[in-house]
Amino acid sequence: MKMIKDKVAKLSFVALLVAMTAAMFYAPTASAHGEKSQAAFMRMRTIHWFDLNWSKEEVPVNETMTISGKFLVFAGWPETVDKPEVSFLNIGIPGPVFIRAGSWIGGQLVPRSVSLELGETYEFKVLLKARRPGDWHVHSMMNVQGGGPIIGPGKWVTITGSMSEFVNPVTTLTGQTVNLENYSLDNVYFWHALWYAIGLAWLLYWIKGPIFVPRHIAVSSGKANSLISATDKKVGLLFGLGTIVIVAGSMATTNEKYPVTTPLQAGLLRGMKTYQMPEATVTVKVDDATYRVPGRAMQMTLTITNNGDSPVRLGEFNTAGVRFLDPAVHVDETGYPDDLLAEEGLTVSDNSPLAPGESRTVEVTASDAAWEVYRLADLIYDPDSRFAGLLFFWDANGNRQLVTIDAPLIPTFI
Ligand SMILES: [Cu+2]
Repeated sequence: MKMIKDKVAKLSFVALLVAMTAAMFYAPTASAHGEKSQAAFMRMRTIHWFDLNWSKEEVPVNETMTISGKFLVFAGWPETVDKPEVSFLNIGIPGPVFIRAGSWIGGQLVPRSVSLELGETYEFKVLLKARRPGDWHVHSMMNVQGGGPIIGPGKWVTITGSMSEFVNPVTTLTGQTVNLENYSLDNVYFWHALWYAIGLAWLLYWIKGPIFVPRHIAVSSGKANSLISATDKKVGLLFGLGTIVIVAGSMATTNEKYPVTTPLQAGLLRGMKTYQMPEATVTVKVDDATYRVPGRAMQMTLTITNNGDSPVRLGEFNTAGVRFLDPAVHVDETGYPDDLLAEEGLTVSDNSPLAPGESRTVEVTASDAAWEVYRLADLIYDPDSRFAGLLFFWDANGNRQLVTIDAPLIPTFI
């Protein structure tokens, strides 16, 4: 019986080792980073990122790049996500492979949380400085307190060079320039090591004698006093006084060395400057919207009315970062991430210019693998089968109009 048990134990150990080694060597390239698994209706009905631009696709260590663009805080914000009254403009990367040298909303530096208003559009920019070599999928991202991370489109950016060359110089208001990458590290190591050593010394002092059983016997036989000698008491006093002296002394020298210090700067930034899109003269009514399950497309019946004074055509439908374009009207030149760009993904039953004053009902199909890859098709699992998105119209002169649409999205089954 014992032999079998031993064998089982041995075999399980080997199996565990094999599994661990396999796991170590299996490193799949993750191509999306969290957003796919989030509820589709949530991604379609919270923040619409558009006009995104990644200034570079390859950056050497210490060089900077920017991600800029606009985001529209959708007016029909879902109930289950707290309103973005306390939000933080973040960047979605696997740790500080870049550092965020700056981030701005409406031209204002936003190192803190900000208050955003439903229905408003904001312009943003994030300045990134390359730190760790590799291929990184860089996302714009908004963290909403009480809501979670709202992940924008991600694009692959390559960092070249060596991380050991990375520097992060900052000039303080007291006039000295420090490298934040290693500033004060020696100090942190020194003090932690010192106090750890003092703790260890105290233990070692007592461990020199018998620790448990003889002492237990001494205490239980009423001879506890014999365990602590006069020298022990002196050593205890020395440690006690020494600790107080080191704390008080080093506190004084630290204050001397850094006479000007301020508390951590914190607090919500309100009144963010919004971005005024040109007033849309096109109105769109969603008569009905469906998607086939399973399938890679959604269909909408739209009644488009042009109240402006120049003819317009529909060029793009954008939802959850996926852009469906009609190449006859609009071609992307920003290097938008391939997996999110359906260059010919938008088909309109009649996309001839819509004259001023005219109204037309059209069938619009947004179709691409991205609908499935980014699991927008998983709307079928969501408790709120409604979608939202942006429509972009262009006139002959290239002027663009943005119209948001939002309606129930009804599944159809074969
Ligand atoms: Cu990603």
